[in-house]
Amino acid sequence: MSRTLLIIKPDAVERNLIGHIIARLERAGFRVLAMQMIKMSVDGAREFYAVHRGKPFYDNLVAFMTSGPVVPVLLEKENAVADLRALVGATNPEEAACGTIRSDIARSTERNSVHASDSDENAAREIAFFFP
Ligand code: 3AN
Repeated sequence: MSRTLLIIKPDAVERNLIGHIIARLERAGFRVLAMQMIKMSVDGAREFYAVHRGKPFYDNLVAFMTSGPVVPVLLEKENAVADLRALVGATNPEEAACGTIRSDIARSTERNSVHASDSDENAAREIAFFFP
């Protein structure tokens, strides 16, 4: 078993899609180990997305992630990181495969409804960030 982190982003919380997303995760075999609803601080979002510092979308990303509540979810499954990335789909919803969460509900590359850790190393860091 391995662990990964999903974040339900403000655009999905705002559209009442928390339950829809959690149901899809459970149906795909993920176990929810912990979750919370929080409003990220600007400093927290800047730290969480530090790898993107300096990129043209960084300030907008921080503004978006602090625009409303988010729901970080700690998940467990065999092959959790890769299986969650497959379930979530590509960053740009127009490029996300049919049947993925982003293909079905995301609005744009920026407002793409969910975040999923992209490696075991980043999953460990991101899990510790929200669930120390
Ligand atoms: P993913 O969330 O698919 O792992 P990352 O880690 O490359 O994608 O990007 C983190 C977040 O930054 C994305 N979820 C998206 O909100 C935003 N982002 C990434 N690339 C772009 C871009 N080209 N234009 C606008 N926002 C972007």
